[in-house]
Amino acid sequence: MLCALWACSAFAGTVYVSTDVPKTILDNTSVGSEITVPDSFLITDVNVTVNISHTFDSDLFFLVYSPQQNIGVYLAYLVGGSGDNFVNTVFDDSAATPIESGTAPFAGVYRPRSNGPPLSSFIGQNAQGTWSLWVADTATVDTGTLNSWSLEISGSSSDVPEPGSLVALASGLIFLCCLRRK
Ligand SMILES: [Ca+2]
Ligand SMILES: [Ca+2]
Repeated sequence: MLCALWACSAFAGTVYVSTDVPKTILDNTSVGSEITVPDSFLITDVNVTVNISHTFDSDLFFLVYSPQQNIGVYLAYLVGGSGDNFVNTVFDDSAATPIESGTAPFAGVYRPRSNGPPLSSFIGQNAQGTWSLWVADTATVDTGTLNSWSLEISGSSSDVPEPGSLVALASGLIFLCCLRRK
């Protein structure tokens, strides 16, 4: 890529889409899906779009992890009552409406679960690596499908920190060193 220095922060809302879907959501189980982000850059914003078919939305909670895996951001937690589905539901810290104030099928833009860390928790991390979405069903009778999800990540190519896998490896090595000293 050829660009002026100031124009090289090229990750303005880059979209990464799940490829290991659909995933069946059974009663009282959780299911995970992963998105691998190949690009190494400093995260400045993350939005998440989710598509779930389910016949009783408030059976569900779902959360997203960055490659660092140190913070799980709850997107929705038992919302929507007996309503069906999440259709192109976008989670964005900048949205006017919290997910708790929405109604099924949540076809719009919402802030993630109010009682929990925001998506801005990921700001300052490296985007590169394996992101995961976990969907948990907490009640009997109604089941569903995680149809797809995607990440929209904005970022900067300057001051890029180590990728999550290396951070995890480093903390693992430090842990081993401490063990050996005892
Ligand atoms: Ca945002
Ligand atoms: Ca269920």
